[in-house]
Amino acid sequence: MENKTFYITTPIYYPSDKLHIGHTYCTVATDAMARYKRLTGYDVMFLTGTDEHGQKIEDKAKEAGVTPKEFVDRIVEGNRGILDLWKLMNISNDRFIRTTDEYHVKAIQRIFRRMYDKGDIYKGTYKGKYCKPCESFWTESQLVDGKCPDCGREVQDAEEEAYFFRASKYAQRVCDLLTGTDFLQPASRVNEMVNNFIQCEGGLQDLCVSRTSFTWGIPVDFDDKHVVYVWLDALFNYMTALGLENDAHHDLDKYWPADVHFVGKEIVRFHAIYWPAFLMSLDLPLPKHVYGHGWLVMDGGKMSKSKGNVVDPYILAERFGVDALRFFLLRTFPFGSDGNFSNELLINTINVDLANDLGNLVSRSTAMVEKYFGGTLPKTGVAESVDDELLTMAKALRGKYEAQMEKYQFQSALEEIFKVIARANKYIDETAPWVLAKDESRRDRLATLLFNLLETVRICTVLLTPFIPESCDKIFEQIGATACERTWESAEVFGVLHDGVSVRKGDAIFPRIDAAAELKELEALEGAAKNVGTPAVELEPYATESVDFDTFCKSDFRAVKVKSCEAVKKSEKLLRFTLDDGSGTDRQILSGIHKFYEPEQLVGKTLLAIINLPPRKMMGLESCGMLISAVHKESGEEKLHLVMLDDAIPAGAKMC
Ligand code: ME8
Repeated sequence: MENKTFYITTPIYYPSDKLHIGHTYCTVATDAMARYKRLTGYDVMFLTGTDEHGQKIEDKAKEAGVTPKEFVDRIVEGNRGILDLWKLMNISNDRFIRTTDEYHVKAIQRIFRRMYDKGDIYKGTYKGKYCKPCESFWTESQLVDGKCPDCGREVQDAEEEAYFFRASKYAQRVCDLLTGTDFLQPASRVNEMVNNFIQCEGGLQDLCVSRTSFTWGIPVDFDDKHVVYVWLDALFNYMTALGLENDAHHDLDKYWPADVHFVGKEIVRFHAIYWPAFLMSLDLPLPKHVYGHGWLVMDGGKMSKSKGNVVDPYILAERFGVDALRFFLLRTFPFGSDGNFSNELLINTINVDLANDLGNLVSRSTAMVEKYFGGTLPKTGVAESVDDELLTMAKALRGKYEAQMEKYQFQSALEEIFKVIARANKYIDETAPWVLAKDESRRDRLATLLFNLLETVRICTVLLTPFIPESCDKIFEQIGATACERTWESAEVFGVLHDGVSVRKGDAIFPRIDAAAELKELEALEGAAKNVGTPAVELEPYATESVDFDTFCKSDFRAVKVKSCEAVKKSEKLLRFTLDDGSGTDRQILSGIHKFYEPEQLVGKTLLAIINLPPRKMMGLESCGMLISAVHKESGEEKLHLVMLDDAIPAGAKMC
């Protein structure tokens, strides 16, 4: 009988910079799921890769003085690049796709043409706002505080001839998919998608799927001024890597539809709305699930390459070990929610769970078999009631673990294992084998007791394999488990280890870490890594176009005094200012600077505002003007300072 199949994917990452611990988190989770499914007997296809086109990469390459392909080659294949990182992290992907791979490029051209021939892609004009880092177009009403709603950065005016995908045609079917099935998980992400993008004002908008403003992309082969929008190019990777519209691979029938796409929550929109709509257009089967996982954040903000607040997985894996890092990521953070990363937490998890609980259980159990039985344990079967609870828990473990793994709840699956490990450690204290060892007549009972410990370790180790594969191999070696004592089937049965099993005591698998000393060293290492090649201060590009003097003179800059200031409800960024502008009537200005200032810091200050911009509505409130600030980047991090004037300047004084 042919094996059941399981197809799982990570997002394909942008090789615009080195990957960080956030990317590693998603890839490790996908790897654990793939390994778990293989363990349970599935024929698994695990795909990851890189999303190599787009303006961001083109710009980065220009900055570095190389071609875009040279640039991405370096980041993907170069020393300590993406491929090296996945090798280091023991990622068991079956395939790796690069969207610059020839077969993918050709396939995308064919796919684009098929959608065009069907009438689902048509030519029009795009007019609106464009966010370069996100490669996204926005309408004015979608902007927050005049800035990109995804990343909060400045947008530019854009108008270009473009091809559009008739997403609106599929809106109802996508809505039914989201609301009527378990396609999108966790279910808590459904409402946001439906309310913000489908059942919003104007409904689901057609999507602009080509660009003419840069060239680093897949050319539309029947209109080569255009390159294919990077998201259409990227999403189809999940199928071209199996052979859609190409002959490089032939596994589409076998593995498609995908069982699950793991993606970060910020790209759920593309995977839960546009991806199914594209597939509907081509009459292709839809993936079974999209799972939107949470972010690793640092001090509340998303870790991201552009913010520069990233943690380098190389440093952590090299210092603490690959398995310790893999384990920490999945044990500490619930997969569906955000988690606050810190080195303290990492070290604490290693010390408590791995060194203390698991490590001690293994070393105490094997040491006692060695000490009391010369390393070889007879199977004696002298049970006592004190064994019952441990045995019941160990026998039920596989079922509980499986229930959590099937829901991608890695943290909960590990929690089940560690409950049993804690129970086994308590069992050692309760049964005090060292006392029994003094009584020659209790030798058989002592053997049973130690057997129960090894069995518990064995079952836990089988189930830990997807998370910490190398360490599990070492533990299996230490407890003398044979190949058939390491299987999924064997994890459901208590008492599988063979008679006369021989333990081999080895080094501690997870040495304890001196937290204080380690934290100090890490700080120094990360600081040094961050500073390499990152200019301390980065300035906005200088304007290349000039404005004529008359236009400039029309701008009315005034001194304003802050009468009151408060955070706008439901907005993370906006502050609402009531200002004295000298006119006798209060002026209201909204500004997206909450990240940089608390309202109470600003009351009473004298600021600079331009007051003759057309009023704009933000979050339902009118903003009449704009406060002027100075912006720059420092070690990759955005900095903003409001321009503050001398308090001696009266409200309303004109700047000229
Ligand atoms: O979005 N915490 O690529 P990308 C957790 N190329 N996960 C994080 C994270 C963080 N702080 N930062 C990144 C793209 N990730 C597109 C995808 S797919 C057809 C195209 C993970 O390099 C998370 O899974 O920006 C997120 O969705 C992904 O990396 C984004 O990687």
